[in-house]
Amino acid sequence: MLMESGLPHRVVPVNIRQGDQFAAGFTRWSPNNRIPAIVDHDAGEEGEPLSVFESGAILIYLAEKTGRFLPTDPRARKTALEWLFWQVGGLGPMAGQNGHFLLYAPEKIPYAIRRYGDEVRRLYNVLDGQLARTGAFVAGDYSIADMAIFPWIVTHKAQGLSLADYPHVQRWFGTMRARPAVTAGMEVLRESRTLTAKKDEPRSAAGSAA
Ligand SMILES: N[C@@H](CCC(=O)N[C@@H](CS)C(=O)NCC(=O)O)C(=O)O
Repeated sequence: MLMESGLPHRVVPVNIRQGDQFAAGFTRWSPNNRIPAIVDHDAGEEGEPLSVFESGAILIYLAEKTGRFLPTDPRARKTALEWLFWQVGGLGPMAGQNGHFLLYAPEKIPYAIRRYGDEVRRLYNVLDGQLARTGAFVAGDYSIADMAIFPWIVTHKAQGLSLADYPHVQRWFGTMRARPAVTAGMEVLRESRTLTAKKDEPRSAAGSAA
């Protein structure tokens, strides 16, 4: 979103494998000790900088700040928010658990692998159906819903899925990847992520860092 909107920003790495998310300096901005969080030093008011945690809240905040990537028409806005929250409450947590039980759990638990695998496959099918209806993007025009969902499709191979089984998701994935801002966003901290991963295997299922 920062790349797409062209907002000037500075990336502050938080190494969650070293516990940086529990440092007092970060907890001040993100009381749930999770990445991502942002601090807006240009919040349009005198005084303290404004912090936002939770990716969905951050995306809505930035969409409202810039007036971009979230429609103002109530129906279109509702649809974009539905799919944003579909990711925040569904795809993100379920794919996170699927990756954990598939790749990182010290014990292979067939019940957990099946439960989360089935749910992630179901969610990919739901997304495929939505994209079959809407065409280019999840909620009509390109929006913060696409931005939120994309990183959890990037991890499809680690999730044990093939995009060939979800042709509309596959098409959308190609469209997303071709966006220069998306490419730029995916490159953020790539070098330090790779170095960290080499040092402290295993990586998180989401392959994420801030
Ligand atoms: N619902 C949160 C989830 C954030 C989240 O789970 N972040 C992970 C990295 S992908 C994290 O910070 N993990 C740190 C930890 O588990 O201690 C959001 O969308 O912002």
